[in-house]
Amino acid sequence: MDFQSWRHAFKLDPAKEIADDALERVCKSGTDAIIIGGSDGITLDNVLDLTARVRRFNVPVVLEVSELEAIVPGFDYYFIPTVLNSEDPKWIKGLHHEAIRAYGDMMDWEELVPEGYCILNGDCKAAMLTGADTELTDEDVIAYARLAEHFFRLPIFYMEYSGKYGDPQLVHEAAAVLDRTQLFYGGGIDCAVKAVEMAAVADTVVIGNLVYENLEQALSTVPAVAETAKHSIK
Ligand code: 1GP
Repeated sequence: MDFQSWRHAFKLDPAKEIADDALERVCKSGTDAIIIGGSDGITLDNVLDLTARVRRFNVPVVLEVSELEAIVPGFDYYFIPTVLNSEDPKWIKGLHHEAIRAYGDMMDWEELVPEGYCILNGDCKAAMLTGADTELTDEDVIAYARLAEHFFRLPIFYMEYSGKYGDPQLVHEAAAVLDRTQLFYGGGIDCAVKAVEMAAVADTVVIGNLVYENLEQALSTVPAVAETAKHSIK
């Protein structure tokens, strides 16, 4: 199944521990994909280790690239964030340019999927790392969504609230201005009810911390999202 039809994904952090039986349940949960990614402590070793463990199961696996030293082969897709609301060009196009300068000749462009990130929780690691301007009005966020779709023509617009539950109304408003660009929502989903609320307005919901904090609750989001239709909002 192409990433365009994914409704639910778990994001696993290579810097965090997960036991084999928990990982098996996550990978066999019926989720549409496992995204491997995190903001710090990412090393070649921990990415290789987690990748090998996830690869034993029949679920699509994505590497969300945050560290150029930790890119390994064998993924279904490589998601490449560009942080649209970063104040530092390094996170918008700088690292990307560096990587393409080094490896451009051998890149398989079909596997690379750029994600236009809009980071909305100023306290999260990603916001601090990338110098994101999170003091945004709703109009600013809508403009970033339009920038992603109409100007940069990005396949994904990612509303990233990592660690904090976001505003479903704002996600709904962003969804309403997107047509071809897929809307990802991630952040603070800690139960099936919140997963359903966001799945009703976003194309794809991403669940991260909950896997480590409450596995049963995390697993309960999978059937809940599968039963949820995205609202028709056009
Ligand atoms: C993080 O968007 C994901 O990149 C998920 O956020 O860890 O808060 O679920 P949580």
